[in-house]
Amino acid sequence: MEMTMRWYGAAFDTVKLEQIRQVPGVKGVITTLYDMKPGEVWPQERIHALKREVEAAGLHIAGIESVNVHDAIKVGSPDREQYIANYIETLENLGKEDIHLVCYNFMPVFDWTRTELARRRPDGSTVLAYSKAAVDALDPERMFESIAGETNGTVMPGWEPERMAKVKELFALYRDVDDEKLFANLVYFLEKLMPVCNRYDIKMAIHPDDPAWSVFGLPRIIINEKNILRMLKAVDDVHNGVTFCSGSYGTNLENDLPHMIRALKGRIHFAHVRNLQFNDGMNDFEESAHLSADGSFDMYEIMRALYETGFDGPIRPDHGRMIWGEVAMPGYGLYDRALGAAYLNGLWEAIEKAETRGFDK
Ligand code: CS2
Ligand code: MN
Repeated sequence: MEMTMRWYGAAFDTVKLEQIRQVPGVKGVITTLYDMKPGEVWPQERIHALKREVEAAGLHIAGIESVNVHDAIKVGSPDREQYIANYIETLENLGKEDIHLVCYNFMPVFDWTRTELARRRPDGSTVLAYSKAAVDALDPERMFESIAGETNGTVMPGWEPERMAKVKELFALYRDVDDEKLFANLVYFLEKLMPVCNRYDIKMAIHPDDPAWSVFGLPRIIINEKNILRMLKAVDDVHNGVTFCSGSYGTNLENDLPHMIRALKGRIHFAHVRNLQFNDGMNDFEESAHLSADGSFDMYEIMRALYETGFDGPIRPDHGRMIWGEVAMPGYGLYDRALGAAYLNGLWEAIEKAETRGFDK
C-alpha cells in the first residue's frame, strides 16, 4: 500500500503540499481539479500543470478523487452519450499524464450525507456526525442550508452551492429511477469506459454510498458486499474496481468490513480508512479518531485484511477530527489526518513485520 493524503488544490485547500510532505511516509496525494463541474472535459494542460505543482513540492499524484459523474449518466437520459464521451476524454487526458487511478461515486443528488459537521466530542474535538432523527425531520431541499453555516468557509465535496440551488430539479430527475435502473445505468457507463481504461491502464474505483442506505427515498446501490460483487461481475474487468471506504460501508453495522475486503480481493484499488463511533445503533454515529479504541471498528483487523489480500494501491486516512484549534474544511484538516496516517502506517508496519519475521525473531 501507499499512504497518501487528499489535497483539493491550492485554491481550495487550507492544507499546503509542503505540510503534507512532512507527514511521515506520505509521498503521494489524491487530488482533483476541484473547479471542474460534472460533465466537463478536463483539459490535459490543466492536469499537466497540477502534476507539476505537486511534483515541485516533492510529492506525486497517486490518483484522482473525484472525476464526478453527471446526473444524465446516473438517470440514463438521452444526453448521457455526450457526457460519457466527455468522461472518456477526461480519462484519456489523465492517462496521457500517466495517472492511473480514478475514484468516483454513483450517488444520486447528494454525495455523502451528514447532519452535523461540527459535533463536539468530550475531548473538545469536533467531528462530522449523522443522526437519523435529524434526517427524518429534514426537508431534503433544506439539507444544504442546514449545514451551510458549518463549512468553515470551504466548499464541501459534492455540496457545491450551484448544485444545491437546483436540488428540487435534481429530485425530479430521479423520480423514476429505482435501484435496478441506477444499477443498469452504472453498468452501461462502465462498459463504455473499459476500452479507454484498458488502453491507459486506468483503474476506476467506485466510492460507496455514504451512509450505506437510502436517504430521502433516493436509490442507493453501492452499499454492501452483495451489490458490489454483482457490479464487479457485470463488468468483469480489473479496471472496474472499488474504493474501499471503511467509514462509508461501516455505517451499516451489518457490513463485516474485514470480510468484505477479503471478498473483494484484487478489485480494491484505493482505500479510505477511518473509524466511527455508534451511539444508538445505526441511528446515530460520529466520526471518531482513527484509533480503534476511540470508535467502534477494529482498525487492526481492517488493515490486516488489506495486508493479507495483497492490497497495493493508495490508502488515505479519510476524514479527521478538527483539533488543536485548526480551522479547515470539516473532515479535511491537517492535524488529525496526519495522526491517522501515522497510526495506519504503524499498524501496517507491525502487521508486515509480524508476518514476515514472526513474533519470535
Ligand atoms: C469522501 C467523498 O469526503 C468524503 O466523504 O469520501 O466525498 C468521496 O470523495 C466521493 O464520494 C468520491 O466520489
Ligand atoms: Mn471515503
